[in-house]
Amino acid sequence: MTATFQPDADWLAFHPNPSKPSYVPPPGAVDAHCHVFGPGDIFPYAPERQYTPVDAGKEQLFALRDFLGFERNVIVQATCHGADNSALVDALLAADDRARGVATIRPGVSRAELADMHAAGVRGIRFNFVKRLVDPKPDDYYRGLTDLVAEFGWHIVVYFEAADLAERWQLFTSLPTMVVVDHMGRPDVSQPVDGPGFALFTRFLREHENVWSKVSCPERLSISGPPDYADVVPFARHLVETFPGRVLWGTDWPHPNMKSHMPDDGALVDVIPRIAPTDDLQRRLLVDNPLRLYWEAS
Ligand code: 0GY
Repeated sequence: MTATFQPDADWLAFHPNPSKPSYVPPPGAVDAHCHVFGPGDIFPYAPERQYTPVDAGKEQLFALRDFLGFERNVIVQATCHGADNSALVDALLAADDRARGVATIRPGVSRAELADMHAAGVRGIRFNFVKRLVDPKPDDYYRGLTDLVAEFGWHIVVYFEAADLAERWQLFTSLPTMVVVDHMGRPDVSQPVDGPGFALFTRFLREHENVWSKVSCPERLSISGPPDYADVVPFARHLVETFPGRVLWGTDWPHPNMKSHMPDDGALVDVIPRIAPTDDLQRRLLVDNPLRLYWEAS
């Protein structure tokens, strides 16, 4: 049988047999950034997508969750599924209250559709500004979508490149919801932690108490590479220690668009005690913060 979708020729598939991490997450730990892809013959990839991945379904995600020692997931709608959140909702409904979701919506989405997504476990929408993934829109587009979800108490997840922060500062600093930034705003880790680029990002959090950061994706940001990702650790640790109540951690499984290497998810988990060096910081990062944002708020 021919598969409905052929993955991109240079697509790197997720690690087939990650190592068991040495680090044991605390009870209740949440992987707060991961995706499901398809399977494409059940949940077709979007016509406007910029990549076609290897299928990575909910069963595989839940098996990885258990293997790595986590209890819950926050599943983020990936751009390859556009604004059709069916695969995401299907995973949420199968997760027995152990997953929450972040959707992608477009103008014209109905209140009933939003209410259904809320019932399934969606608690936020994602605005993606990364030009190789989407065609970014003017600020008012995002303000309009923010208004649509206000009554549900959802928050906004933003994914942008470091250079976008200054350009979108007005939008990002005026959003009335909680705002969660993916992957530390993608810093240039060849620059110092206290250099001007990352200083703008830390100012964003310092001056705006509604802004959170995922301290995720060392594999995407690192120049020095696996398994230690030593150059990314100081950036993540700085955020964890400075804003301990507003940080989240996630695997980013199945690691879309990785070109340099495919990370061993077990090795990624072993980075956690280096960015959150105390039990208290680990508990806040992995349990208290994601539970507050995704399970307790509504
Ligand atoms: C990530 C990163 C990427 C992809 C997406 O939605 C997506 O397609 O987020 C990327 O290519 O950097 O967070 O998964």
